[in-house]
Amino acid sequence: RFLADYRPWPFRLIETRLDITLAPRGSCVRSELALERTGPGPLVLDGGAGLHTLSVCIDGAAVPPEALAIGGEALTIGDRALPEGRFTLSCTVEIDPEANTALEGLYLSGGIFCTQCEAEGFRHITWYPDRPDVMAPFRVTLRSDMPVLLSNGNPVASGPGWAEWHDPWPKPAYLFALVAGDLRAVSGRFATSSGREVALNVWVRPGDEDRAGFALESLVKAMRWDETAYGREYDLDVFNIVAVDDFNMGAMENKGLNIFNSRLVLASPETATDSDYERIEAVIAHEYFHNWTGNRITCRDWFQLCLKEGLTVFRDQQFTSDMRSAAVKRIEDVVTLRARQFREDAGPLAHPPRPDRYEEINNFYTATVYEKGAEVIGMLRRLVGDDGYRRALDLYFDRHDGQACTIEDWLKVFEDATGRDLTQFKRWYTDAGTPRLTMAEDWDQGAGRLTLRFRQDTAPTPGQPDKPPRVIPIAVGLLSPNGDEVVPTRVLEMTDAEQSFAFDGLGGRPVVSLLRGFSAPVTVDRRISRSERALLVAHDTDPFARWEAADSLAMDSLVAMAAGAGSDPALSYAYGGVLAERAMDPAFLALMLRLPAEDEIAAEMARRGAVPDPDAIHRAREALMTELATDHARVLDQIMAEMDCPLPYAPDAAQSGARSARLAALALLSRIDGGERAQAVWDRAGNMTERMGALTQLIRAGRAEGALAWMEQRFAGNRLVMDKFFTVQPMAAAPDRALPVARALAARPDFDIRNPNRFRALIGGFGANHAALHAADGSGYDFVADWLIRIDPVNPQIAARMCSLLETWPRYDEGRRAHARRALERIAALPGLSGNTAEMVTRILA
Ligand code: DPP
Ligand code: ZN
Repeated sequence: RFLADYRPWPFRLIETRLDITLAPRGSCVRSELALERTGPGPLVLDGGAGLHTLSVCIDGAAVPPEALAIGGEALTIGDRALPEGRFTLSCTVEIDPEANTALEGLYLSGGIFCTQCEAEGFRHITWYPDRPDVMAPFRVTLRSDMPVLLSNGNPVASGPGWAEWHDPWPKPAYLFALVAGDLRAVSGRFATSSGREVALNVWVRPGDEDRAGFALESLVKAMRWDETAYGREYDLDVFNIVAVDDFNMGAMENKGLNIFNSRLVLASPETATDSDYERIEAVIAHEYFHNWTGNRITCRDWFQLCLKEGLTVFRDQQFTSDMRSAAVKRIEDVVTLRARQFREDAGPLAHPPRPDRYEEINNFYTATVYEKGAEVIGMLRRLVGDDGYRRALDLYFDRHDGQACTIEDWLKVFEDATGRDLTQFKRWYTDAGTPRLTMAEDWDQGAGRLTLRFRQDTAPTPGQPDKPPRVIPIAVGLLSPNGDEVVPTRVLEMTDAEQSFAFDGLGGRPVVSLLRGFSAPVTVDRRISRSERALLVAHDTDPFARWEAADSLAMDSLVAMAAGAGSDPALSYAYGGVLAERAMDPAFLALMLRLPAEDEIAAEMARRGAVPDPDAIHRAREALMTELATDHARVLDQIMAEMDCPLPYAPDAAQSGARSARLAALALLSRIDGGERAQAVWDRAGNMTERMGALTQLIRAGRAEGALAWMEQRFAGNRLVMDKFFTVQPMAAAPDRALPVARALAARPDFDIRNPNRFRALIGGFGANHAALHAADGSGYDFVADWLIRIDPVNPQIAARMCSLLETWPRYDEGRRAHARRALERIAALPGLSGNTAEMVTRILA
C-alpha cells in the first residue's frame, strides 16, 4: 500500500448503529449504516476472514445476489444496486470470539468480552469502511447476560441483559470498543474547568480492586494537566478504563472506553515496581491525551500514524516531566530512544516517521513512529519557541477539530501560526535514518573567538540512498576550564550539510557543552579529550549534557575494553567525583551510575565501523563494573544505607529516585560480594522494587533458588508478578546459562503463548540477554525462531513485533550472520506464515 494512492471514500457515513448479541462461540452483529453517495462507483466494505455473513440489505430489502460480491476481504455492492442520495445499509454477521487468538477485533480475555480495533480490527467484527478518514457517531446496543456492558460515549439506557450507548463524537471504526464481563469499578469524579461532571471508572476483575487506585489517581492528574497545559477539556459524561489480561498492545484510546493491558493498570507496592508505577501514570495519561490528539483530531490514513502517536508521546513526556523530574525523564527518554529507535534506524527496518508504503500497518507501531515522532515535535518546539508552539497547537485544535488530518496539515498550522517556512523541516518526517553530526573546533586566541564547524550526513536506509541535509537545532553552552558557564545555552540552527558558528569575546578557550537537552535525535562525533569530558561530568549545568559526558566516557572505555584494551582510570576517577557529590538528586545519581547496556555497546561499535563481539562486550562490561565497585565500595555502601527509604512505601519521584540509586549501587557491589548484599536486601525487602533489584543480582550470582521458590509460591496466582519471574531469569542469567533457563521456563505449563504478556516476558527476557541471544553457535537465534514459528499461527501481531529481536544481525561477524540468516529463512519458509511476520522477515533479510 502506498501513500500516493490515497483517495477519499466516495460515500458519506452519517451514522453507525450496532446491535450486538454476545456469545462466546457465535456473536451476532447487526449493523445499520446511514450512507450517502458522493461520487460514482460501487460500495466496497472491508471485512476479514471469520465474518459469517447472514444478510445484506439496502433500505430493508435484500441486495440481489447478482449485485453482491463477497470476496476474501471485501464486500462489494454494484453501482446499479445503490440508490441515489441517502440510504441505509444493514448487515448481519456472526463471529466467533472464542476462536480469536489473534486478539484483533472481538475476543475473550479470561471470560471478558473485549475488542481491539486499531488499526484494522473492526473489519473482523463486521463489514465496514474500516479507514480512519470515515467518521461517524455510533449508537450501540449490547445484549449479554454479563453484569457489565460497556461501549463508547455516554450510557443511554439499560435493562437486564442489555445496554445502549451513544457516542455523539464522530469517530473512525478503529476507536470503537465494547466490553462485557463480570467487572468491578473503582470510581471517582472529575469536574472539568467549564463545570462538566465526569464519572470516572477503572474496571477490573473482582479481587483486583485494591490494585486500581493508582491508575484512577493518574487519570485525574492527566485530565487536570491537559486543561492547564493545552486547554483541552474532556467531552463526555463518563470515562471508562478496563483492564484485561490478554492484550497485544499496552493500551488503547477508544473514545470514552480505554482498554488497557492489565500490567498498565494494576499496581500495589507488593506486586509492582517503581518503574511499573511510572509507566502506568504515563500510559494512562497517554491514552487520555489521545482524546484530543487522535480522537477529536484523527489521522487521514495510517501513513499519518505519527500525527497522533508522535504528538501524544510528546505530550505524555511533558506530563511526566511535570509530575516528576524533568532532567531524569529527559535522560530516560534518550536512553530508550537510542536503545530502540537508533537501533531501528541503523538496521534493515529503518523507515521514516511517516512511511510512504507498508504491507501491514501493525508492523509500523514502531519506535520511529512513536519516539522519533515525539523527538521531531520537540525540535519543532525548540525552533518556534514555547509561545509559537502554543499558538500553533491552539490553531491545530481550532482548525482541525472533527477532522482526519495529515502531517502536511500539522506543519501548516506551525507555518501559519509562526510565519516560518517548514519545507526543509518536513524531511524529518519523510526521511529515515539518524543523522551523524560531526563537530570540529577552531580556537583563535588573539581574537577570543571559538568557531564550531559542523557537518551532517545520514547513511542510506532501505529505499532512500540520498539524504539531503536537515534542519538541526543544536543547543550549545560554553564552560570555562574551571567549570563556570561562560556562555549559556544558545540554539544554533544548522540547515546546510556543512556550517560554522562563531562565539566571540571569549577570555580563554572554553569547553563546549554540545547538544544540550538532546536538542536533536542525532549521533555526535567530536574530538574531545578525557579531561574535557571529565570537566563536563563534574560541572555541566545542563543535566542531560552532564549525564551524556559520563555516558560517553563510559562508552569509550567499554568499546576499548571490548576490543582488548585495559580500562581507563579517568572513568573511575570521574565516577569518584560524582559519588562524592552530596547534593545530587538520587534519581540522577542512579542514571550517572548506569553503564551502557551490552546492546548499546554493540551498536556503538558497529557505528564506529567495528564488528562487535558479544562475549567480549559482556566481559568488558562485567570487568568495568567490578572495577568501579572495587574502587568505590565504601561510598557505594554509604549510598545504599542513606537511600534506604522510610515506610510507608510511596511510588513518588522522591522515593523511587532513592530506591533507584540504592539498587544501582547494589548492582555494582554485587559484582564483588558474591550476592551477599543482594541477599540481605531481598530478606528485608518490603516492596517489589527492592525484590526485583535484589533478585536480578541473586540470579547473576547464581544464588537465587530460594528467592525464586518464594516468589513462585507467594505469587503463583498473580499473572503480572509471574511475568516478572519469566523475564528476569533468562535476562539476568550468565550468558551460557540463559538458554537452558529459558528452555526450562518454556516447558512449564504456565508458559501460555496465548497470553501476549507471558510470551513477551520469556522470549523478550531472553532476547534482552545480549550475549545469549547472539551466542556464536546460533543457539539463541534458533530458540527465538522456534518460538516465533510457534506463535505466528496463534497471534501474528506478536510474532511480527518480536521479529525485531533479530533486526541487528547485520552488525555481527560472518558466522553469527549466517546463523541469523538461516533462522530467519526458516521462519520465512513456514507454510501459512502470516502476512505480518512475512513482511518483517523479508525486510529484515533484505
Ligand atoms: N493504543 C496505542 C497507543 O496509544 C495505539 N494507538 O499508542
Ligand atoms: Zn498512542
